[in-house]
Amino acid sequence: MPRPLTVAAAQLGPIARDEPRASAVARMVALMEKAHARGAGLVVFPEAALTAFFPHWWIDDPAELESHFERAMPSKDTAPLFTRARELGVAFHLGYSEIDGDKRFNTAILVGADGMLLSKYRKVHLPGHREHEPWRPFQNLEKRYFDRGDLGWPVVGALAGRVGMCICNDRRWPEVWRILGLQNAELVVLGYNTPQNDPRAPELDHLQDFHNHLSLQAGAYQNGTYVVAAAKAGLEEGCEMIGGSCVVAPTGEILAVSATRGDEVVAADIDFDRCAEIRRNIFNFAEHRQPDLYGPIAAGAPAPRLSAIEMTESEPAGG
Ligand code: CDT
Repeated sequence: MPRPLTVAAAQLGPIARDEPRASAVARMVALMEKAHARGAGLVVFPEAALTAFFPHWWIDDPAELESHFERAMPSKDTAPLFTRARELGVAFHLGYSEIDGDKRFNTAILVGADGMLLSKYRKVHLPGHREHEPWRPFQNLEKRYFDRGDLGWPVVGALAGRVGMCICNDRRWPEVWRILGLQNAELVVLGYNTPQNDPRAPELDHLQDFHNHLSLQAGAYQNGTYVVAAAKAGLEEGCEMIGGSCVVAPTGEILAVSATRGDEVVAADIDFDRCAEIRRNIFNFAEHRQPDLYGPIAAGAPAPRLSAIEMTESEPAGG
């Protein structure tokens, strides 16, 4: 029996560093209303959607840094999003920066159409660096500002399917997709803030959009799952970020994709039952996986990569 759902990625354009939460939330409510008008039962907002993406700046004032985090969810500022979602009967996914005791996480929640929390995830693959690197045009300080997530990669039964979560850089790692796939995720929702420019590897800048879709499409296909991915896009306080928010089918096909780098809704009709086309066939895990040979993926330290290359380049032959 078909299990249809209309899903939407609510892409956000840049959020100014001094933009109040209430303004960002008002923009998100407007996107949610648009998505609902297109029949969406689920709206996916970006990573850290309530503020400018502050890991792009060195912030040494603790109070200023903390002002980007949420201590409560919902809060006075975010309550209008929860209220409107309940009124419309729409579920949503929201990324935000969370303080929990002495820990700080890059977090996302999945909220049901009744306003109840369905699932929560804290980002594991934190990219970037810990110290100030003034040579960069912008920083990437997630490793400094956030703790590693401690909730694994949850998959819950919701919206008539099985819904999993990850956040931004996680999408580049096949281990994440397979862990979600092994839990029979039929839809993976995620947000991202991806700069167009990688200061360490500018020769890859023209491939940022390609690598985004490559990761999402491969993750979807190899695990037979739908994906909804929402960007925070555009020129945010000097850092240009890619768009490309999209809905991907379990076949790896992109069903809908954003056309701008501003606030935009991207919607598509999905049917959870179509996941079986892939997972009963080419990626039938029970029939075809060979887990007894996969141990090295999870074991200990990775093989040296750069050091081996450096050695062969710097050492004389035979030395
Ligand atoms: N927010 C986030 O995780 N951004 C990283 C930037 C990596 S540098 C190319 C990402 O994977 O998109």
